[in-house]
Amino acid sequence: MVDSPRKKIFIIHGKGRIGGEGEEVGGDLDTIASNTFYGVWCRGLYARDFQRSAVYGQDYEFDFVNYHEGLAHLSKHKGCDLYLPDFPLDAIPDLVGDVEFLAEHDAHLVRIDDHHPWTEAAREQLNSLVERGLLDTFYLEGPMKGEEIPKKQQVCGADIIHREFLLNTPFDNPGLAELRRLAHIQDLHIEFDNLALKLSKLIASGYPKVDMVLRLMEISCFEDIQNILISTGWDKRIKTYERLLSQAVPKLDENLVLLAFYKPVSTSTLDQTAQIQFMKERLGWLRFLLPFTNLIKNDSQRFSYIRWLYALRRNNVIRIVMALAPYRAEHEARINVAGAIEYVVTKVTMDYFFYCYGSFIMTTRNVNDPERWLDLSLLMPFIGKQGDGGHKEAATCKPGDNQLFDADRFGQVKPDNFLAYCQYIAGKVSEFSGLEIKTIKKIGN
Ligand SMILES: [Mn+2]
Repeated sequence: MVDSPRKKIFIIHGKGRIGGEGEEVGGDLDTIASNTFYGVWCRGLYARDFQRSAVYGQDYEFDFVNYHEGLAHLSKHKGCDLYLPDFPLDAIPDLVGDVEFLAEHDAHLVRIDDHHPWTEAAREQLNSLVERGLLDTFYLEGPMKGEEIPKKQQVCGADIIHREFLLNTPFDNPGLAELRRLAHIQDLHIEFDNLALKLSKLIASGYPKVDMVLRLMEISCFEDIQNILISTGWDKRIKTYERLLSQAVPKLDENLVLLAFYKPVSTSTLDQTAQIQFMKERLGWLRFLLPFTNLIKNDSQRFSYIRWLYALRRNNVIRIVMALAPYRAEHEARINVAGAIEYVVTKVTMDYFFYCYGSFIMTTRNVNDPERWLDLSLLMPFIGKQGDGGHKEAATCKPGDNQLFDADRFGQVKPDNFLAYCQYIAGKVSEFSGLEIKTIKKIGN
């Protein structure tokens, strides 16, 4: 009989209930699928190499790491091996310190696998951890920060874990492969899929994530994943959540602000004549108002008039909608960013959505800007602080952590100072991107 290996701890991102303690917050389909694959691999390994079932709690377990909260709390897993998938390194404030601390407690970090934008500094840190024997392997398969990978070549966390641990092994099956596909198209915003959306809603509803992973580990064929909502009763839970959510979302109307920015008139020249020409070419049907320009004698007024026309066209303006997460009573649904967007897009057209939990957290999405004027993974550290970020099209920051943040004014963002707060954020966006502010105004009721 071979000795069993060290217990394996697989890490889900977000918060979750363990042994009746804690609350379910965060997490997404990618982290759930990644951990499902780890669980399936671990079980398969025990069956193959030790001819016995892997026992949950004894041989393997899931735990949580929340963004920005570090890894130190994992030191309780003395004598265990840790696996961290789908986690942006920037979101670990002191990676090296934490990993050293874990090693002192005999908790060994085996792998880090990620697909978020990375920096050279982070890669060097990981390399040095590997050299020192504090980490076995890592994969950073996202783009380097500020760079881009074509959509077709992008991978999500679940892609990496599936490829490394299940693909071409007897542990894999078409149901798990389908789960990988769902995580992929959902996480990378490739296409809309109803089942992927429902599974994400189950997570948003606060369903226990460990239970969800343990159940998904039971998938053994394609039909299993197709029927999973019914066979588990998750469909009822999701329906209830959707009903509660639809009751809650109109509250968003109370604090919705539109920030409009002029699309840069010309990137290459400051020459006013050239700028006017640039704008004239982008007036579309508003061109018929151009003759009035001749009535204006003053140069700068003429310029203002043409720019006013220019910005009348939706195409020439970048629109960010900001919303304040409403106060939520115990029985009400938590409105996550996806739920908020689903509602707000029915009210107003936008390129970006910035969802504010007070000034504590701001979660941002590119909703409909194919030109991607804003790289959110770079904008976030500018509004919050270094370490904030995410993807180009989906990222999060903590505005209150910014060195220049006025905590007296915005320490508590409430309905009565939300507009002023939006003006502050608009200023940061403008400062970061060079985009000039056109208007900032309340919308909704
Ligand atoms: Mn992911």
